[in-house]
Amino acid sequence: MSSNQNIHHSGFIGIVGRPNVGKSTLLNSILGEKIAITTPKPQTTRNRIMGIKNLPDGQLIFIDTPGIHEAKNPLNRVMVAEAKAVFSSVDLVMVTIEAPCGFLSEDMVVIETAKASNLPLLLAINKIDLTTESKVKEIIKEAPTLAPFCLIFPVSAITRQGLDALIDGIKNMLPRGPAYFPPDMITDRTERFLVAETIREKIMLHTHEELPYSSAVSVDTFKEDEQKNLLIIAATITVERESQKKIIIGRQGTLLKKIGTDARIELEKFFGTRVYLSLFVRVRHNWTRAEKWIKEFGYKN
Ligand SMILES: Nc1nc2c(ncn2[C@@H]2O[C@H](COP(=O)(O)OP(=O)(O)OP(=O)(O)O)[C@@H](O)[C@H]2O)c(=O)[nH]1
Ligand SMILES: [Mg+2]
Repeated sequence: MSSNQNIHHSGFIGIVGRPNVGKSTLLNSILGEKIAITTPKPQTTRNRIMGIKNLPDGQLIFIDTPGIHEAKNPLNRVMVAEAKAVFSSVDLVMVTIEAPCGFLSEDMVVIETAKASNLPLLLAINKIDLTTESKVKEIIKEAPTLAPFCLIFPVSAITRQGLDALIDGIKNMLPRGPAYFPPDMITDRTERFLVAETIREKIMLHTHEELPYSSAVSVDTFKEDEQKNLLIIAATITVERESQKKIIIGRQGTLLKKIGTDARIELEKFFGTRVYLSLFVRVRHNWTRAEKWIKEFGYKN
């Protein structure tokens, strides 16, 4: 289908897949703006996050989701439920897999769930920079035997290979219609959310074992001092046990300082101002198992 200036397409696309296939990295690359945090660890994303791609002849509204997996604790069950809720509010579903692995049984769980939605399905084969052309061809050949994918896109969120074709292909599949959101809007998430997530990303990158999965961040203060070109931010990191609090603070506060510095540098770039960031750590015993806290931290409505 050719596009011309008088035809405008708009609609919602759910990005689903097992953890760590690169859903959030793909969203950021499509937008050309980092709105979703990404780490090499699975189960990074905990919320649905809207990312809006504005084009002269289309508005593509992507919804990034937590990785669908076999959830073992209450927080993870909430994350998976959040991911699956996307099927009730989108026009298209973009199933994402990793090229080097091909279709794993964990991907098949996602594909079966996506099929059950009866929505049109697309397949994004991500991370093609990490494998051979023949492996990608093999996946493209196998895909139609697994689900009725309308379109298949081999892409790399890192090298941007295949992204223009993906954006164009999706645009042409969306119904004709006006933009839903103002053209300067790129996400539905607040600045406070982006700040909390940036800090959480640095925690996930600097910690190991259970700590990345036991941490939550809430922003207590977000104040602009325009005269000084300064943002004053205070945030609290909640962990599950006293022992974790000790680890995250580190010897003489070194780890907390590293997390704070990395987050501050990224936030200064994002907001284009100087940032004064203070971090506090507190313990809420087993918060990932308590519905009250899961709600409090915004992982469930
Ligand atoms: N080489 C390469 N790495 C990629 C690509 N896309 C994502 N990654 C890496 O894969 C890892 C996981 O990326 P994420 O975007 O956090 O994955 P996700 O699917 O959102 O993961 P969850 O939020 O945990 O479900 C990160 O280390 C990314 O840098 C790609 O196209 N090529
Ligand atoms: Mg993610």
